[in-house]
Amino acid sequence: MLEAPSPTGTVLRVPETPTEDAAYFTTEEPDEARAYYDEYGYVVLRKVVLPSLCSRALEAFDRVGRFSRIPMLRQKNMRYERHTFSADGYLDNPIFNVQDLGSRALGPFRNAALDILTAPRVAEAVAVLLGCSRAKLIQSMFFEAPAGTWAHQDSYYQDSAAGLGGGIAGWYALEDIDAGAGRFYVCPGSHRTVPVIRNTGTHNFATGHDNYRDAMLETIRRHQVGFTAPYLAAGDVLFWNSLTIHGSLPASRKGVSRRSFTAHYLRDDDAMLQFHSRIRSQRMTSYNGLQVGMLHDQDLMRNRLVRGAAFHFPAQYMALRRAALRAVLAQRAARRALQGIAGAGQDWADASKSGPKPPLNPSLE
Ligand SMILES: O=C(O)CCC(=O)C(=O)O
Repeated sequence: MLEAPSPTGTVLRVPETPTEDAAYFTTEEPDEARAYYDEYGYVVLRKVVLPSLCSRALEAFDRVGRFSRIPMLRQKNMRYERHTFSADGYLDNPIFNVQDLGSRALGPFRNAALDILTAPRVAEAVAVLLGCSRAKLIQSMFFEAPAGTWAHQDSYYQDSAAGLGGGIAGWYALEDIDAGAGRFYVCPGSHRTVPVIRNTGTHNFATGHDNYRDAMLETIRRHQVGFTAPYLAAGDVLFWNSLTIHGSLPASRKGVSRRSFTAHYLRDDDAMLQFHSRIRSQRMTSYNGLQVGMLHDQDLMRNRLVRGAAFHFPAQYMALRRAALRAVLAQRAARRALQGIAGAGQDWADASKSGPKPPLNPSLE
């Protein structure tokens, strides 16, 4: 076991080998996996992705992605940037929404990624965990260097319009992940025991993101939730609920990577609730029979124009984005105040075609 500091400063024991961790489940044990997921808010499924698909994605990245100078949308700051690399030579700022990469230059990597994220075994596992017949993919990321992602609930950024906690995500190990490479962690049970921190007021995404990050750490301490950072071999997938607190550790060793995808899913008939504020409609495409959301599809000229503007004038682009976001959040807050609705649980209901369902975990804060 590697001992690493958790985000709240406690000692987190990170398994170095499969034998140091629980066996968890395979796709042959759907009922057991579902029961575990419901109880703990996450579950690991072993050997979901074929090794050949993992190596094909990595080879495709090395061939068409690694030396590309095309600006790509990034996970850490939501900017269009060219690649930068860590001192160890690994891609530093993860790629956001791999499915949006343009097919002309980056198609082999994008398709290799989608072959994993929409594979029939994956689609089946996601549907079992979501308790539906079919899921859809709404977001993805590609990681290489340790990221040290802050502790959060995905719900703050996006969740299900049908009810908070209706989203699920998967962390796909494309190689055996070293314990010192910034292991992904979850807080078991936090989807049930910890309140949803709302994307509103002093915690709103546009102006209060740092407050949100601090509030999350404070919440973890107050509710005394623990951390676990499961061992993940190439082909293993860790699924977690949109209310489960999670993040990743900073690197504690040099020269190790954590090559992986993450992907976020909803039920096929659901809609994406963004920032606890608005229904974000997405143009959908079908891949392997699964619906895939294309928010910034780089095969479309208008999105390439936005990318060009965002890349060449980043300050102006970010200022515009922030202003637009502030306007959306203010509009929702005003509507809430007008309607006298306590909490944000209802404010997207009018936009939801299928009609509101009660949140799975109503806000406690
Ligand atoms: O692996 C990471 O660093 C973070 C991934 C994550 O938080 C996500 O995809 O929502």
